[in-house]
Amino acid sequence: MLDAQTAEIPLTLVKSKANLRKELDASGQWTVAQIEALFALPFDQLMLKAQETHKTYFPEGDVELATLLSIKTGGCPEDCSYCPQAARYDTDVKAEKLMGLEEVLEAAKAAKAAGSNRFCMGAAWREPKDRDIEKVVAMIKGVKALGLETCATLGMLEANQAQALQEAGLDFYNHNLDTSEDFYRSVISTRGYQDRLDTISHVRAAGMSVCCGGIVGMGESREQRAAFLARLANLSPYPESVPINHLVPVAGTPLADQKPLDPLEFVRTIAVARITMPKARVRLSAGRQQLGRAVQALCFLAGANSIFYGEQLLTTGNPEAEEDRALLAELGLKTKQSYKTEVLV
Ligand code: SAM
Ligand code: DTB
Ligand code: SF4
Repeated sequence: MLDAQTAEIPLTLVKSKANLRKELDASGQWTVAQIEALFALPFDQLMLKAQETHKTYFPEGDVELATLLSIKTGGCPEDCSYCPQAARYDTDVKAEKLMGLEEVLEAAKAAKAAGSNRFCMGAAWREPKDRDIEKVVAMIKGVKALGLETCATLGMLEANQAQALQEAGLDFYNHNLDTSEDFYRSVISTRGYQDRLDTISHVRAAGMSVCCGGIVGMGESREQRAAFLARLANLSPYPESVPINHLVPVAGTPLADQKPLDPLEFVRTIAVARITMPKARVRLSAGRQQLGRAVQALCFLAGANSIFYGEQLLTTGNPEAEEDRALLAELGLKTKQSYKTEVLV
């Protein structure tokens, strides 16, 4: 695979280069061992490699701003252990009905006025019903008419539903693998890993760009983080957009007391995502409030080039927009000026 080859680790950086080369030649895909070898590099070498990759594919070093809106909050029948919107957990989230079109468009206008590139509509559904799709289609058309890039995350999709969203003008569909296949079983029981892969296939087949990533800091091992990134990087093609969320532990969920991941391990995860998916937008997603400015700065150095922008994620907080603009300005980072849908084929 071209990207695995072009992103090959320089011979000077690893001791087991012969093995790595052999693994690539044999399958053309990233192996978990190869990704673990990236994680194990001395920090400076990993960062250098990530920066070289980033500069090759994103010469301007711009940062994309994506704003989230929860169009249908709470009451979800799924059991995702991290999620405050699962009906079965006793959290502060109150279930609400699907938001009206006007309210969505007001939020999109505000996002555009604040400088956002992308507007992502999220719904706490296991899967949308066809009548839900009709309502979301109207939202997509309205948001697109404002000149924003559109994204939606509505749960599992059937092929015909993906087609309807694409015809409405949806640029991206977000559906995460969330973690490695083996760790997944200890986080979610109400839908399988293959269900997620099937939805991603439907999105691809309909001709939309894929936004797919996951959550780190849920108690997974480094090997499991590597296996998760390998699954993403080996999707053919890999996702155009890769949200890397740091778990936001929410009271009432099974992961409420999970200890945070070592911040440098989070930075390493971003760097490895950049190296293995060189043309993707790697997005610093949930958990930025807990990361702080210095760790975020390291993440940008490691190749992150997108953030969720605006004081609210879906149900949890995010840094104030003004704070983010100040951070980007202080780091001398530019924001992406216009939107262009990137499709990796
Ligand atoms: N219900 C749809 C689904 O699960 O695909 C869409 C919305 S769901 C909230 C989107 C993603 O948000 C999840 O796949 C997960 O990666 C992320 N997420 C949810 N709760 C989170 C938390 N507490 N911390 C970090 N990420 C979280
Ligand atoms: C993604 O990977 N992260 C976003 C978006 N896709 C939809 C959601 C983060 C949610 C964090 C918890 C909350 O605010 O409810
Ligand atoms: Fe439902 Fe999505 Fe939350 Fe899982 S992550 S409980 S599917 S809203």
